[in-house]
Amino acid sequence: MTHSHDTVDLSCTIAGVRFPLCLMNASGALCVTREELEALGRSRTGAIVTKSMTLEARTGNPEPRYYPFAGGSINSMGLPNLGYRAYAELIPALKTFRKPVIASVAGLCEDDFPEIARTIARVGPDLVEVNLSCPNIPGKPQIGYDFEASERLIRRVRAVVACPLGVKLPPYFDPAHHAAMAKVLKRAPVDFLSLINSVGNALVIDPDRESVVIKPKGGFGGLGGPGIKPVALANVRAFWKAFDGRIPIIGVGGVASGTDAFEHLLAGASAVQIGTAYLLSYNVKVLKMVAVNDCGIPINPLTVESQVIGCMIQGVSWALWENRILDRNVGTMVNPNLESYKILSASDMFEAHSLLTPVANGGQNTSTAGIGEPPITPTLAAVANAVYNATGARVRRLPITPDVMLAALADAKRRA
Ligand code: ERO
Repeated sequence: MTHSHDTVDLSCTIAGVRFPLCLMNASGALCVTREELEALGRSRTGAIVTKSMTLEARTGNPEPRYYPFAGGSINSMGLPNLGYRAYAELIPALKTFRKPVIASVAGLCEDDFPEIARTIARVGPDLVEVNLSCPNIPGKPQIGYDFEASERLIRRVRAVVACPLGVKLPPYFDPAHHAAMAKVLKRAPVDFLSLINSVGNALVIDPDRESVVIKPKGGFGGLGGPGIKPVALANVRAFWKAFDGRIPIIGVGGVASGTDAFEHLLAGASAVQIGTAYLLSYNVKVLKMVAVNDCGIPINPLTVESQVIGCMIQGVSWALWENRILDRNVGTMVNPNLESYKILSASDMFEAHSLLTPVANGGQNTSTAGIGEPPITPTLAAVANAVYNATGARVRRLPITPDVMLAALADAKRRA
């Protein structure tokens, strides 16, 4: 990075390819569909990284397969992608956004990789990233943990790809494994490294539901987010040392702020990718809400208005965070405790307005009126309708977490 006059140059060069900005999406984070890839093209990301592609299109593993939580996220997407032929058609159009396109190549068996890479390389991605580390295909171990298979595979892909070729590796936890993989990569050889993929086969359990949080593989999935940053930094550092700093490294793992990105650069990365934090941008945030209520002529308007605002806060919390689980057989709540009762915090607070209609009993024929908790209820529908107005996606499940949002968007697209 250089500092000149009043601008900071955040460009970088990886394997001879110039990136206007050293920040980009991680493969897998909202980069499957044409719309998602074009959105990246229009954004300020320094590159467009595609979802890892397979021979045939895949819908991926059954849902729920993505779960964000305080420590990060766990996923078992199962390689949902359009199939390499679709990306071969899309890549020339993506290049018109005038930033590097990184094609991520995967496969269900060794032969798939060179076959996909050969066709994809011909349509002109700036770099090809071979994913040796998908943790989520039932019955398929991560190739990156098999050093012989990795070497064989990289050599076969190398033979058919002329542009810069890199590998996306799983995390290693022992210096012997860093050294063994570095030897493979020097022999094969590759032009850049993307470190690391999610920490595979982690398990997140919801104690309220007494259940794992994602469905595929009995709940085992790839861990991402803040908790894996130290593992990612260790791998960036270990490979940087193993190559004496002579290979460009793209750092991935736990990047949610400029400081996180800076730490990756300090460890030896030339650029940084953002996965979980980018997905979390699918968080729904309420910015402003107006509640109009009729409770007759209020004796103390200030008290009534604060009651209404309290209801709005409870309603928004219910819509976005609270997870009430009803046992439909017996009609009781399965988690009737305060642990799942999540209320928004100060930084989540929205601009709240309460309007009281100045009509005694609102023209109703009841003789008494009060405000109570009823304003909570329409708040839920108001949030869901606002989401619909903003995105075109109907959300029918609460709370509206990023995975629910993503599923609703996918459903809206299918219906369209
Ligand atoms: O399940 C997936 O599609 C997936 N999730 C990850 O965390 N890393 C991957 O590399 C991957 C699929 C290639």
